[in-house]
Amino acid sequence: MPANLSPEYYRAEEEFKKAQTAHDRLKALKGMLAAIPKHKGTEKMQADLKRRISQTNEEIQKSGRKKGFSITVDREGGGQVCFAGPPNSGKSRLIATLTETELEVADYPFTTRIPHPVMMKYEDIQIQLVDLPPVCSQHMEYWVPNILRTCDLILVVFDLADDDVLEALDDTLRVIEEHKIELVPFKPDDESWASIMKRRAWLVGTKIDLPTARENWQVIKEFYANQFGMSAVSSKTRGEIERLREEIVMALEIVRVYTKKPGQSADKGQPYIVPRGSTLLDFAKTVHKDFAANLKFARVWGQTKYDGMMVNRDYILQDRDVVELHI
Ligand SMILES: Nc1nc2c(ncn2[C@@H]2O[C@H](COP(=O)(O)OP(=O)(O)OP(=O)(O)O)[C@@H](O)[C@H]2O)c(=O)[nH]1
Ligand SMILES: [Mg+2]
Repeated sequence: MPANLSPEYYRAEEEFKKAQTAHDRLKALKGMLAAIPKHKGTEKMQADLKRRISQTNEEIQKSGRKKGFSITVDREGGGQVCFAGPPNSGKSRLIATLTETELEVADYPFTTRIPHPVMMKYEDIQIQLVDLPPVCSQHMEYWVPNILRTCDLILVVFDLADDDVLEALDDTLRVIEEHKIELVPFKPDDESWASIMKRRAWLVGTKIDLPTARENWQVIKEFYANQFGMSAVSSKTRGEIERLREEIVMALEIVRVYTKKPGQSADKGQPYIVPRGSTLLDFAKTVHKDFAANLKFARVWGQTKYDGMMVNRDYILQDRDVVELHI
């Protein structure tokens, strides 16, 4: 046992000995790992702690499964985007960077154990990003596929600095497919077929700042660029993160609609969000069912074409249209 362990380490070890539950043990083990000095002499101890953290995680998951509870995430904002990928691929750090919030990030696998929904702001839209435990054949929480099946977009995240990145990505994609989710490059018209659920996917390679990541990115592109939209980012580079924020919103295929009352100016607060391709009638239903039932026509002020022009029920809404509903 190295002699240079800090008082924080011993305090965490004391907590571990006193721990009554698996959750307490996990917290103490994480405290021990955080407090241990990081050098060659403690490498074995670090590895041992990481293994015990993984085992305790597993134990907690198993007991949850026995109790039979399920976990869901209520949709909020203009779209729900799930981050799915191998352990340690950088999902949590990416969400934390995109949303400027704090999430648990660590250099060992299976850090995230429950879903963490966080809102991402883009212009005047709020999008819900959901951080999830890993999706891989080694181990997956049994409730993860249900969340993936109902979200609006799956961001498949993989670590470009991992020399086995191709295998890791293939494994994640296979696990998703085995749970009867078909990943498609665009929002599907028919969302389900038999028991198969179709979900739009976007691929994101992380850690492009690290050595060998660029070579791996070329390989991944060769395999997948003809199947899905994809990008490579580093959670450390601002420009790339800004671009990804935009790509996520584009991939959701949504449009913003503002309302106005006759004789008043447009309400430019929070816009209504509707799927791209929605008609005026679809939109009226979103606002209020009475509007839909009694809708006669609307006037539309558009970004380019329309300026108070009268449109009817089957008019296809464009992003940032201002609509005055007449009933
Ligand atoms: N250099 C570099 N490191 C990164 C980047 N993104 C994440 N990391 C590091 O990779 C490790 C794993 O990151 P996490 O965000 O915890 O990974 P995760 O996919 O959420 O992991 P699990 O919750 O275990 O599935 C951490 O040490 C991060 O700091 C990146 O873009 N560049
Ligand atoms: Mg995580």
